[in-house]
Amino acid sequence: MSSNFAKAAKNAVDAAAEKVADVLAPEVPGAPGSAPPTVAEPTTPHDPLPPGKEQGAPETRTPTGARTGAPSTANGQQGAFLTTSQGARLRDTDHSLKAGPRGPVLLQDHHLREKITHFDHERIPERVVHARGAGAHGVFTAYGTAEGVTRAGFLKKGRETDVFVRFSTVLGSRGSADTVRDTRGFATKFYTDEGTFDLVGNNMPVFFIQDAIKFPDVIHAGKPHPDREIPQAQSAHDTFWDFVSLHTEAQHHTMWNMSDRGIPRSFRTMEGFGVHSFRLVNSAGETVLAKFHWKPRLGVHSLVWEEAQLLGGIDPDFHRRDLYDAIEAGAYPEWELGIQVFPDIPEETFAGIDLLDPTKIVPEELAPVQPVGKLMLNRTPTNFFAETEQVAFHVGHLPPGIDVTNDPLLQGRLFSYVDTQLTRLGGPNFSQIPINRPHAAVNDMLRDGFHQDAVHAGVAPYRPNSLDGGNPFPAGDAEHAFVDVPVTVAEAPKVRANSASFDDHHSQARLFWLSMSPVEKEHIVRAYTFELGKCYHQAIKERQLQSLANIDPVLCAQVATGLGLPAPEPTVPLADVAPSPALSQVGRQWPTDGRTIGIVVGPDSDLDGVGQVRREVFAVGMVPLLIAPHGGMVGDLPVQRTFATGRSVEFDALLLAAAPAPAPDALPASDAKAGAADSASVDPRVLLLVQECWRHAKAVGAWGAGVTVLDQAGVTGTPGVVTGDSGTEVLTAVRQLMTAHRVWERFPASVA
Ligand code: HDE
Repeated sequence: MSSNFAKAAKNAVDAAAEKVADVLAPEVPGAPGSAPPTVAEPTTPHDPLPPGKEQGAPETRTPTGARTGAPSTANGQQGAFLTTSQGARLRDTDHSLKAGPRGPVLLQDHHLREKITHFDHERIPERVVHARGAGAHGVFTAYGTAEGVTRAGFLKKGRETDVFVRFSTVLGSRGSADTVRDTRGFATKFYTDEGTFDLVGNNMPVFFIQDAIKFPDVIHAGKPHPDREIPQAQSAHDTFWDFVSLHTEAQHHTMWNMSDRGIPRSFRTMEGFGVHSFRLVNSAGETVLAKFHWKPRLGVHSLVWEEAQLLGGIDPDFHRRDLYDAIEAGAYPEWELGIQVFPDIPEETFAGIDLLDPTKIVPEELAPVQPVGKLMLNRTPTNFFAETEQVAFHVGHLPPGIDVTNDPLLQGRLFSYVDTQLTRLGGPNFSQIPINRPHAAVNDMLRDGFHQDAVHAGVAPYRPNSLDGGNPFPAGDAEHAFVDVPVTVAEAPKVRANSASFDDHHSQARLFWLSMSPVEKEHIVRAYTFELGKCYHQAIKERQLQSLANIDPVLCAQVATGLGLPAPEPTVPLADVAPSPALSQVGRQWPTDGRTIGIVVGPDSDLDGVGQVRREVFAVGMVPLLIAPHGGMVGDLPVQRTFATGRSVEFDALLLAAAPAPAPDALPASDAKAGAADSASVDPRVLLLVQECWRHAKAVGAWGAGVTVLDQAGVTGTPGVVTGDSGTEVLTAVRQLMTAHRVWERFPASVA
């Protein structure tokens, strides 16, 4: 009977979805649930609703990697009726069992105890770093171009591999804002048939430290101060700058954090880097050293600082929402995986750059990034906790053909990741959690432990044995065994020391600075000035200024001016380095897929024209959001934002199809955004929208009555502000501007 209900429910969902598609335009992504709810509480029992069309879940595998053939919903709740955890159907979950309606609660109420006890244990420790994250499922398709350098099967031509990717910030707690200035994690789990490969990278190619033993130090310095537990998810405080100014190997990574890379526009517009050099080995046993890169199809783009700050309050979930909405809208995020390949020579250097030093890059101009495959994220998780929170990455999850190097940072990571999961996921069997289950046959001799999901057969989990017929057997090359490359380890004294080549801390920070366009340099100056300006102690500011002097005197002088301090002289000769133009984000053109255009409408708008523009925006793979004086409908068009709920930071560009008079709630007492009352003929929230979009270098377009708003906002005729006779004409011009990401020429830079 329940399957009939399920069918009825599914039909109802499909019918409702179709109806909504016609009337309310669900193309605007983000609505929760897989079906629109009814006003009255549903009372007819039926099976659980199917997941949303954009959602995916881990493929159902047994804890030891076998296919089950069961749909992924088999891991979800079953049946139409409320049950205990043991499947007994329940009549009531709203009242505890009492001795009379006014009497005490009875200890025998097993349902109450089960419900509350389980609730009491819902939380697990958040990750010690990278606690705030968002994940998605996808597929990786190999080009075959890496076959010559690695035997890894998932890189063979045309091979498709399921993946799960988790993006994250480093410093903040689970509930912190997405848009803080920080490094972003970019961790990818490839479920290859030769064992899982985790590429646990960041959106920056270098790290603060050269040796894992310093990881607790840099993280303790970046985390909130231990006494007051402030500030949350920020590096703009004394302990962070105290550490990085003393531990100057952090200066290169710090420069990346202070650049626009520290505030990405979206996960979809971030590069990713494996950071360390890895050793690849091919089927002939030949090796190369290599660095991994992810290149986003949409280009590398960032927020501007005020936008990032506003978003921290207005939409702390901005990045995860953007990721989920893009996938729901069918604008699937894509990256190319690329490798820089270096000869595996005993010195482990390339062009004089130490490949074991994780504070150094190899400029792409010296070693081009060669594309080896494509990643597409096409399904959002069904359950955040089960997938994004419980996913467990480990740099030691390597397939045959990819091996580690002696980078001392990587060596420490090889220990840390399993260790941290033991506490976080409550025992040694976390690889059996559905999102972590390998898609390769598992025949280990690890047994028992908390939450053991496998039912191991046999009597001999040891080797050698004869009682289980000798199983499991060691594999060789023919059976795709993992290769520990037999690298020669030179005889050396046991020391706590770095290689002398690790001593250069400023030259590549300078290389990065010199590679920036003027507007990017301006942003870097402002970021250092802001962060150091938030520090209390002058000694720390002076010490950091000394490092800036050793990187570049112009940078140092500008920051010193903002801090009101003298600029020191360099204490080391300035490095003679060539810029790497590939590091700049500015000056090219990119696709505009999945970007958001706000359209201001009012009763005086040309609604046919707006409807047409709206269809055209959808047609080119972007999302139009109508902004109106009130919710509901304007004509036959659905409104997504009102002047009260909308804010410029949600939009990549703004179109004005109206000059709406102040709405009834345009009062400081109703909406602080209205500002001080004045006699403007246009709603002050609309003027604020235009002015914020303008100062965030976003394209603004207007037609019809909308043109007068530009005058009132004082932006007519400035770069990136366009008008036209029709919405279509204006949209075309605005779209063209958006391909450059922002209208940077609006602000002549003051730093050359
Ligand atoms: Fe991590 N790092 N890390 N890290 N890391 C963790 O593992 C660690 C480093 C990175 O989305 C932890 O599961 C040490 C570099 C990402 O689940 C922990 C060192 C890079 C993620 C850990 C580093 C990373 C982590 C915390 C210094 C870029 C999030 C929770 C040697 C190449 C993965 C966990 C996710 C997470 C240790 C440095 C990337 C504690 C000891 C360099 C993307 O094990």
